[in-house]
Amino acid sequence: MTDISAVKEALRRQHIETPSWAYGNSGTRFKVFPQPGVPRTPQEKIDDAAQVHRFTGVAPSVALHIPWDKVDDYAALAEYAEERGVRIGAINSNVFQDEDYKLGSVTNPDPAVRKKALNHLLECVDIMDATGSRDLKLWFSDGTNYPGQDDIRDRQDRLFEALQAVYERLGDDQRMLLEYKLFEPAFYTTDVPDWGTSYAHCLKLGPKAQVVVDTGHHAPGTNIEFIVAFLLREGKLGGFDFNSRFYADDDLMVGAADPFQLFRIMYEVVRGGGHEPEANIAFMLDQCHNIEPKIQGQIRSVMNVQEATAKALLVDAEALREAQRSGDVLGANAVFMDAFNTDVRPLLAELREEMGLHPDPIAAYKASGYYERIVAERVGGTQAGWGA
Ligand code: AOS
Ligand code: ZN
Ligand code: ZN
Repeated sequence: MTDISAVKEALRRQHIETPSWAYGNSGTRFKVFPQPGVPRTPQEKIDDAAQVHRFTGVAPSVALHIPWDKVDDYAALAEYAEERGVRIGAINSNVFQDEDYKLGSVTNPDPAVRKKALNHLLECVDIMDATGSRDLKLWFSDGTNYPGQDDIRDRQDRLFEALQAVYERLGDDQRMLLEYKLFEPAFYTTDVPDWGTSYAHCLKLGPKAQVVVDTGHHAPGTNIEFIVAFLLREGKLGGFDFNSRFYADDDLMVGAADPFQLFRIMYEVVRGGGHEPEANIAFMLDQCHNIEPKIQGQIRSVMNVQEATAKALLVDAEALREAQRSGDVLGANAVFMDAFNTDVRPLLAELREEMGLHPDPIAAYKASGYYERIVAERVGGTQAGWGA
């Protein structure tokens, strides 16, 4: 039997980080549909993130993207966040939007471009020092479009050289999370295409380098929970960029496309103890809201992660182990499915009430009048990323 108070305690301790770029206007390469009331400044993005925390109670940090969230004084920005009840989370670097990066950033054949990219990454660590952030999240768009375009092996050497320089610059309490992505924007080779490449580099770098799993970055049909189980077991899972996808890197709300997959992933997290704060797994969202309201989209996403986690925590571990050990294939599967099929919404509503929150975060947010206020106050909101 599962101990419900232990489940609640674990849910109370699990923190989910929202990304600053989810609050601004974003879309596809075909059209960005602007929405009223979107933030005009990094401070306003923090204000919105604080609302997500206010109504869910489990989203106390917001990730920044540099230079999209460029300010003169990052320590002051961190203070601003604290005053609003949240803190600055991961610093996301950006070595993909400048003209110079057409043929790559840290893997570019031109040493001058590589130097520029590396300087940006090092600047991100300076920012971490100022904000007190623990994690530097590295995603490289680097790759090639045509066979023969550049030397695959040389590009790995250049990548490692840059990673090592960044690694050496990290403080004792800082770490780097290396994200992989199968393809896009490069269509033939990508320099960090999969978890194996990321893992191998992180292993060589040392304990402060870990892999981040963006759930939208795999080939269709990939068993993501296996990757999670493996990395966690090896102490190399640094965190998640949660989102969901139907086709490629869709960046839709996590848990929207395939709640069962999210449950399977969270089961492996729980199985490996990754839900405990001491495991230092960063549960981050990486989403772009194109047609849905931004703040509500983030609240819903946080709730979706919580629901999947609650179900994972409800798996009757003893019964499952017994069925597994006795070779009871269907019995084991039934234990697993029982947890997935449990309606955990009443449990989460109860937990929120115990935390002094409204049991229905979306309804509470809607009733708060915050949206109407930002629509009236904010004129000329910015685009989340490209073109900002
Ligand atoms: C890009 O596909 C990656 O998912 C990045 O983690 C992230 O979306 C980017 O840094 C924000 O644009
Ligand atoms: Zn990502
Ligand atoms: Zn992505």
